[in-house]
Amino acid sequence: MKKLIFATGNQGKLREIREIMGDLGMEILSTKEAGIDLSVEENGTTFRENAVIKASACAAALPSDMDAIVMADDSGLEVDALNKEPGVYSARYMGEDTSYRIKNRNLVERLEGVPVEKRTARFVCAIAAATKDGQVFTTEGTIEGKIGYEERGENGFGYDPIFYLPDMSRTTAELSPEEKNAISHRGNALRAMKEIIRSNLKK
Ligand code: ITT
Repeated sequence: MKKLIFATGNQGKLREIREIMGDLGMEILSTKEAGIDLSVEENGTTFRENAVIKASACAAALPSDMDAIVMADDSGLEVDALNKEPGVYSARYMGEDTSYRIKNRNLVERLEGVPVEKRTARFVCAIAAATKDGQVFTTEGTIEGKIGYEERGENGFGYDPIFYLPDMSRTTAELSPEEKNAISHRGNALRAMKEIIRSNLKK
């Protein structure tokens, strides 16, 4: 069976990826599980560029006898009132090892006094799929929301507790995994990639 290897060390992403890609009928492994130990510098300026950098570098490092597609997710939060920060630096914002409790509180503090109509934000997710022979496909998904006034919810990961969806009156951390995946940036980008894999890559 052809393997689908995800070049990510983020367990929150990996959980969602497994939930969304599970019905492809392929074995899904993280790079660590596939025995690939590679640290890739994300020096692109867009989500798409970084996803391609990660997926291509790992595809090039695949053992020659491994039949696999390597995928990578580069994603982040764009806050309009902060000039789209933290953007591609979402994981590195305030330092990679700083807890999300601190990062989330900092973002809420930076928006003090910003009225609700100007608290618009979005999650963006770019997915890249690369093969050993140099083919690369990309997709992108977004979800629009607002930065809340406090953290709410225990589900999801990262910035989910402050990402408020006015239509649902909940943050993405208050949605069940199924509810989040059905509408999220990652769900949208991965569903588009599933179609590409089904028609171009799954043999
Ligand atoms: P890999 O590069 O190993 O995949 P990473 O966490 O470093 O893991 P990114 O560079 O793509 O990944 O950074 C994405 C960050 O954006 C992530 O760490 C979260 O802080 C945030 N983010 C992305 N999607 C999110 C989501 O669905 N919910 C909450 N935060 C999210």
